[in-house]
Amino acid sequence: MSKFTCPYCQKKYSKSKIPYVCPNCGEKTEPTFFIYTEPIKCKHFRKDQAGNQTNVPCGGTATIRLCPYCNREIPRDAIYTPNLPFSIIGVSTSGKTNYITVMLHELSATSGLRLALTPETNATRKLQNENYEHIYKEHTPPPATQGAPKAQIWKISNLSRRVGNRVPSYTFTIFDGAGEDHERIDPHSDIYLYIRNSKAIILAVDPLIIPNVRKRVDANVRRNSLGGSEGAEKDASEVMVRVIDYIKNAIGGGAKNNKRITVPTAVVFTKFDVVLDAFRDNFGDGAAIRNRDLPIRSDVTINLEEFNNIHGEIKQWLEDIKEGSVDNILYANFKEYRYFGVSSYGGSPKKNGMTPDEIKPMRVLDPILWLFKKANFVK
Ligand SMILES: Nc1nc2c(ncn2[C@@H]2O[C@H](COP(=O)(O)OP(=O)(O)OP(=O)(O)O)[C@@H](O)[C@H]2O)c(=O)[nH]1
Ligand SMILES: [Mg+2]
Ligand SMILES: [Zn+2]
Ligand SMILES: [Zn+2]
Repeated sequence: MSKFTCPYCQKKYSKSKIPYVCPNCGEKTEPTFFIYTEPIKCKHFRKDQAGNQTNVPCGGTATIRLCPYCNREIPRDAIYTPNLPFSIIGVSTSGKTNYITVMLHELSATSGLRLALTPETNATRKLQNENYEHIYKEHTPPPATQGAPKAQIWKISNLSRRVGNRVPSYTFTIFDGAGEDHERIDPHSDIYLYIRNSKAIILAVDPLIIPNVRKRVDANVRRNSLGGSEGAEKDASEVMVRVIDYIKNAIGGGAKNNKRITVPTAVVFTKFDVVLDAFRDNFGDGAAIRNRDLPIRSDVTINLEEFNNIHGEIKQWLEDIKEGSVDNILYANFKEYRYFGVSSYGGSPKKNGMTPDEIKPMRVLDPILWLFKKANFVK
């Protein structure tokens, strides 16, 4: 029987270890045979009013699956579909939550991709709905992420790769942490183990920390794109080194380890609407990054050439704004990385940080599609 990885605590164990709980009586029933003999009948007996066992069977079905280690409820689909864990990492207010919300929405709403996305847990559905309402309907940005990071658990199916009745599907999980947690991370925390298990990393970088970008951007636009604060000027290389140390500590080997990280990493510059407005000389009308078409060909395969072009444009731009050393740092630390530029809103927030009237996401699917291709989920 194959091993199962808990989408919450990341422990690996045999599926036969998963206890099934009956919602009627709250008792656990271990599957005696194979897990595939679901539904599992509750093996307990009813209690009388005084709390004594009777010989009347409970009659319930043990439908709740619990992780034997962390005791959290495992969604049914997670047991039958392989796990595809992705991490998003970046300092506070770099735009992670907005990006995830908009990207997941686009991923399910873009029919040309032939991907089906459904939440596996109520908590996932609720979080996505709440953040979606904030951004698209109320036009207020989602609140800063607080507390222990939560795994969002989705089932994702690739309809274009159906074989007979079988549609390749994964349990796609994504962890959105609070930025400032990066500095003081507990090595036993879920997020640490989660990063260690991740098959892909999204490294979110806010271009508005870069001195030569800040100089060119109107002060109001800047404030509105930093959740109302002035933000601090930072050396992009320094921020990169800190985030990479954090990833290396989590992945193992520690920050001093000079082996390159082998997990494919999308280096995503967020809030790119601001950069496109301020750097017309770098990103002219013909620039690949301004193209609004989906990066897929007519046979629903990924157009990697488009990603190569965008990578080249951003790399050149980094050199032009005197941040070329960022690329050396990434090259020294990642076996496979690529630059992306995205805008979750398609424009900068208005007064009081309200999101634009019309949300026009720009190139938000690129990083995820590239990583899906690296994971062999799409062609
Ligand atoms: N111009 C512009 N600003 C954006 C965009 N996306 C996010 N922002 C701004 O960035 C702020 C922070 O975004 P979040 O998504 O909350 O950032 P975060 O990385 O999740 O922050 P923490 O949860 O604190 O770690 C928002 O309040 C907006 O002001 C965008 O696409 N364009
Ligand atoms: Mg957040
Ligand atoms: Zn668990
Ligand atoms: Zn029962």
